[in-house]
Amino acid sequence: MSISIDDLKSGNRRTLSKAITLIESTRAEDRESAQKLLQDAMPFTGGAWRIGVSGVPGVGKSTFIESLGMLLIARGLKVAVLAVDPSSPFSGGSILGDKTRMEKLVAHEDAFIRPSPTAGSLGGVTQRTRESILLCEAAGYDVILIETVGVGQSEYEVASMSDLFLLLMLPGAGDALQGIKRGILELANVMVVNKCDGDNRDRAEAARREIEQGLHYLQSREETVETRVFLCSALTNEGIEAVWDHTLKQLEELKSSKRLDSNRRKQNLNWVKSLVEQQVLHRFWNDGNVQADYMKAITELRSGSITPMQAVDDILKNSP
Ligand SMILES: Nc1nc2c(ncn2[C@@H]2O[C@H](COP(=O)(O)OP(=O)(O)O)[C@@H](O)[C@H]2O)c(=O)[nH]1
Ligand SMILES: [Mg+2]
Repeated sequence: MSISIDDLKSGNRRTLSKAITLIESTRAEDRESAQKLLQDAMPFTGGAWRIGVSGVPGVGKSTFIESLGMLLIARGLKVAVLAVDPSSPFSGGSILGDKTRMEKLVAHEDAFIRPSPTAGSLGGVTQRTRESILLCEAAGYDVILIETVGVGQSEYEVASMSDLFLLLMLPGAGDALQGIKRGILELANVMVVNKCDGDNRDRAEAARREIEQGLHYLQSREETVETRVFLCSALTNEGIEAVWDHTLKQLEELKSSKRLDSNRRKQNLNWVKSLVEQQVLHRFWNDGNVQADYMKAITELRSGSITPMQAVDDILKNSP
């Protein structure tokens, strides 16, 4: 399979979809065409706002993305939605579930929705998603929403490829911060209490107080943007516009102060480092000598003739 940069730049959704399938392929010849396409795409990347969206399962991420996505389209923007879900290597089921919550967005020609890569490990999923962001940018998308289910380290991974990170929460004291891992609050730039409709309206203020108290205890971070709490309903669209206006203002401030670029440069450096580490590990474990030394050391360890520390020394003795 081969796709030209001109095809990709035409903005055709099918071509973008094929391009992402190409970069997700693990076949050697596909990897080569994928790298070529990414190279060619580079001059046309960087033009989108990259926004991470997280929150516990059921908080309303997909519904929120549908609502926000349609608002962005109404403002003349093209929206891409990428998902990072390392928990479901065969995520067919959850894609369908999500797509029914994003019916309007799925059907709209200015939106592109792509489920999580099925590469398995979080490292693989992260790598493919970073590359997908670049392809979406080359294809002319203005806003890229990266949704994560929040399994394992996935929020950190998504934050490491986003310009801003939105965290969705539930209304009600005691519910808002429930299930949110320590450290995630620190990642979030915009806090959004969702489902503030119907009977939940009264509980929304309680959630706001709880979150503001939670934020108060966080040490203020360097290079952070002010964190604010918003109340909204993804179901009725109430409050979504205020979330976006604030988010856009933050993004524009990041851009005009050059922090957007410096953050992205840092993210690229970290990306390179983690790629090198992955490759080194891969080469290490696939080395014949290492495998032989490993088997020998493990056998000796089992029989009790060496200590764990000696086993480590034996396994590493032939590695650079
Ligand atoms: N009342 C209410 N329900 C919502 C709202 N947003 C989402 N839901 C419902 O919450 C459930 C989970 O939503 P979903 O978007 O799939 O959550 P996700 O797992 O975070 O992607 C669905 O039944 C939605 O209809 C909202 O703003 N208000
Ligand atoms: Mg969802």
